[in-house]
Amino acid sequence: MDANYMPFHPNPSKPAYVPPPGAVDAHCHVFGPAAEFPYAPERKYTPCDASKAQLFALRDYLGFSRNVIVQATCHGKDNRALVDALKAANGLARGIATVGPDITHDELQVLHDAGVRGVRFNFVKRLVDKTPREVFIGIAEKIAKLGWHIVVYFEAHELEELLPFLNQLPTIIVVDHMGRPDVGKGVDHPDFQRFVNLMATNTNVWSKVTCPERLSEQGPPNYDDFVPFARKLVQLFPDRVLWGTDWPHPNMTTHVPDDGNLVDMIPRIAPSAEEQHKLLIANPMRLYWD
Ligand code: 0GY
Repeated sequence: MDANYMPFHPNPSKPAYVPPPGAVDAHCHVFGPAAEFPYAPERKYTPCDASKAQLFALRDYLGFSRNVIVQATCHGKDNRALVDALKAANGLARGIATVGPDITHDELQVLHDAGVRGVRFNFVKRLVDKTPREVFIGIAEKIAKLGWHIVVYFEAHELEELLPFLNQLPTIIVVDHMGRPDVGKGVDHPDFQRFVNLMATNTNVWSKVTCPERLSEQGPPNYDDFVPFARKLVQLFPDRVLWGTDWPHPNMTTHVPDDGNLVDMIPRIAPSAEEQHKLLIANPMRLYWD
């Protein structure tokens, strides 16, 4: 791993909050192990290995039942570690892959059979080289035929420029980490308002209300400044929000999050049993398992 890379928490606390039976961790990754699944040559960082067995153990420990495993940029378009984890999960995991424009229908079908239900388009400059928009559109048209959706990762300052592109996509669009708002600006700032407006006007757009550990300036264990952002989206769009741990938390620079603390954020952003059921069960089951 990179010299300054912070590995995931070795012994997270047991959360006080108990997720309802059947809860889905809808954003997490597997990394390697590199000896079996080497990292991509074009990667921008080299993480600490984070295996499927460690992910499934954490799932059980935190009280979750299922995972949505998202292909991370350190594995590029080589989805072998993802597929290996999906197959080992016995139906309890679904995946989001990264593919190139030359992917064939047969190759997509193999991914589908393993449990992949979408692709990820990444716009975060520190993580990937730029992909032309027309390449993404071509991939979107191919994967739409399988009933898949698209996960997008961008930062708040990029949204205005991305809007026409996002509105052109033919599938459900799941935005990672609420479009990475600058929480110091507050929920009423035009940048976050732009994201709220996008969700209000384009009902294809969903959001992961994730990553207090990345977005909060106040930091652990309470991440108070993150709460109003996630709460607002859960309140306004209860049927289009997802929650996930983001384990194993690549590229953290400020601290190593305690996954137990992250789970304890859930009742603060979704206080009622009905909201929690939608966030943790009904929404991810509809999108990934139906
Ligand atoms: C995340 C966030 C990050 C990394 C990746 O694919 C990735 O490498 O998504 C990040 O560095 O912000 O969701 O894991």
